[in-house]
Amino acid sequence: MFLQRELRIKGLLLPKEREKNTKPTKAVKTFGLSLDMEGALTARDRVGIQDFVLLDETTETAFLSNLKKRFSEDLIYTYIGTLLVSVNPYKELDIYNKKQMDLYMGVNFFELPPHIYALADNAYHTMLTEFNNHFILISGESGAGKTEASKKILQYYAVSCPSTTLLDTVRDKMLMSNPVLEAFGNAKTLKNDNSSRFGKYMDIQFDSQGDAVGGHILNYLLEKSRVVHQNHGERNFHIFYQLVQGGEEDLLHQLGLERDCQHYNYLTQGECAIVSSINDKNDWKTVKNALNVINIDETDINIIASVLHLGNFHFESNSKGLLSLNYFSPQLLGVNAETLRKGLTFRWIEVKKDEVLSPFTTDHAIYARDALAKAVYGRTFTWLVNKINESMENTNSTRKTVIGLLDIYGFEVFNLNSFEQFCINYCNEKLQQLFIQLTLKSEQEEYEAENIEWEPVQFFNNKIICDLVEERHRGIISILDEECLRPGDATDLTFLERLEEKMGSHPHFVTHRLADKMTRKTLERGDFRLLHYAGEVTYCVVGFLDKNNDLLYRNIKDLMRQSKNAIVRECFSSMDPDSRRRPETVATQFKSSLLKLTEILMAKEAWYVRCLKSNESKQPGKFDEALIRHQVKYLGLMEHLRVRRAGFAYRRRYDVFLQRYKPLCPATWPHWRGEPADGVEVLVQHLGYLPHEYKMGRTKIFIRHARTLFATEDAFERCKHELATRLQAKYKGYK
Ligand code: AD9
Ligand code: MG
Repeated sequence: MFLQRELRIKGLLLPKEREKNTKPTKAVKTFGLSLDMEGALTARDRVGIQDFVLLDETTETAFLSNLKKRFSEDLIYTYIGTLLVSVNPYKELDIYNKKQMDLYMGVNFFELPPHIYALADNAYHTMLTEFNNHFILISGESGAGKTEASKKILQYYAVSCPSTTLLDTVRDKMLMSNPVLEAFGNAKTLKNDNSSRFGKYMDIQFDSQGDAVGGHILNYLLEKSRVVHQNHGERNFHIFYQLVQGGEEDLLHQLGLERDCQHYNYLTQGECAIVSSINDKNDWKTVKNALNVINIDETDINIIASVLHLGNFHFESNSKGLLSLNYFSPQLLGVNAETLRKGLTFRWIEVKKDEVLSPFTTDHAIYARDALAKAVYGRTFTWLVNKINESMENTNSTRKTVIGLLDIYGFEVFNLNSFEQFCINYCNEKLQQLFIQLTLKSEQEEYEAENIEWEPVQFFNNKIICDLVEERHRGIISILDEECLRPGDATDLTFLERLEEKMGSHPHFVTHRLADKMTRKTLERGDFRLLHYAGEVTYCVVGFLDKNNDLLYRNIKDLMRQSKNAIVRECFSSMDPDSRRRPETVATQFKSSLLKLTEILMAKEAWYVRCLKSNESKQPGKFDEALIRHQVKYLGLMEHLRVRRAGFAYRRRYDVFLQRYKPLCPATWPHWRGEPADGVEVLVQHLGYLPHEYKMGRTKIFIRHARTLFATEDAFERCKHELATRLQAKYKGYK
């Protein structure tokens, strides 16, 4: 099975498949191109080379020049072996349709121009032949095209896999989960008009026939602060604008909403409610339809209208706010208006064993209000994901395998970076670490462990930055938690002081005192800088403690738990049943969930899509060489290419190799009595392997090129055929 997979990946067909393909391949017919043995395009001068492994030189300049050549021909995909590099074209290309899907179905990697469908198809077929689990890691910075890539893959599976009517509904649900989650979890940022503000890992489950039979989504840390605050040029989550602009008159009336985004404090801070690239009205229709498909009643999401009302609730001039509060509290949140008002403006404190009400300052009241708005939205989001999971659940208990799709917020640097960027960038460090672990590190460690002579490829290992952030008791998250839990006078600035005390000399941590020396850029007093794998980011500590604590006053939480609205009750009860215990901090929860994710992924076979952002201004067809060079560097693409080129394409344990191919040599057939390694040596000598074509490791044989193994497999097929014919003749003789 493994062998088949490798041959399939390298574009080298198994003998019986190869015979069929002596006719012009699909690629030749469709694109008028001809292919050499390794699939290199002879039209390379015009369209570049479709696999970087085949480049004449492995310099960064040659790499970029190939990428540019292809990009100018609208060829946005290029392979490095089985890894797919994608450059965001910022324009619609006519390469994503049913005709293209059909073209790529069941076709070997190098037979057609590189495509996201080819990767999806190969993961799928490998899963079917080997019956194991896979995942596709899509990475790249904000706006590089990760979400688009993940949608294309999902569409490919939904449209191309075999289907029955019953399964069609599961697929529809999988597809329709996308517009809903994007409406609730994506927003316009300065980097991307449709930026994912949550992380998403989706398992697509297949039965043994290859039918997509179910799905399951894990969501990661939604950027809730956006609900109550947006930076200039950014928006709140799409769903609010869709509702206000697209919602039917009746619905708006029922929710007490005006058809004017400007009316709502939570929608206007970024001063860009209307965006030319977004059609909120149409998107509302799509979301409504999608909700329908995934069995969510449209009225179930009415609750989010309460967030807009909350944002307009002012504490100084209460009359207008009160009117709206009186309306939305019972209607949308299912709680008594007066109790909620008290909850937002007073707090119970203990005086001589009695509990008395003490009024909040205005700042405190605003804090309580915003905390409630964030909690309502965040919990509705999680509720929605749970609902989607229920609707995609596979009730059939037959054994199934999965392909996991990981699409998470990309690395981002703004002028002002806060706790949210810290979490997002930490997450990207973790994914880079996973990539390093699975490709550069383990590959090279295996050569070392097997005593294979190997010129090590140097690469930057970002583990040092992951440790800086997450190490127990010593990392930034631990120090932040300590400050959050420290009673008394802990503030964002005392947190920064602790950081400076403990991290001061770390090579990837810079405080304002050291800034001039290390990076020749000054830092404000309230800032610290991290030298991330993808570049340096200056974080402002203001808000770190609050955001990490994410506290909701207990009386408000209790009030929500008693709501008359079943969804509100569910959101506030089931998600943290023990109200007395202090919940884990946001960063610690995030760290644990990323740790679990890493475990989930490590147990599966990996495929990679590395997305590159072509330019910062979102312009179609513009290839910003400096920007792309920077990404190629930090994503470790050159190192990956070097390991791929210098390495061995295949390796097989001696016993496995010998067991399969022993019929090919009289000395090893039918039994080899000695050590398997010696048997393999005898066998490959007999087959005429040249010394540079293979290496003998401690436990495995390493073979450099596919063609060597291919020839062996070919001989094996012929031998099997001969043996079968002989056996048949013998059998006839007995008869
Ligand atoms: V973030 O980390 O969520 O902020 P992504 O997900 O990497 O980011 P996204 O997929 O949302 O980026 O792509 C950004 C925009 O680039 C899209 O809205 C499209 O307008 C554009 N894009 C990306 N990929 C393609 C593509 N294959 N074809 C055409 C594309 N346009
Ligand atoms: Mg995205």
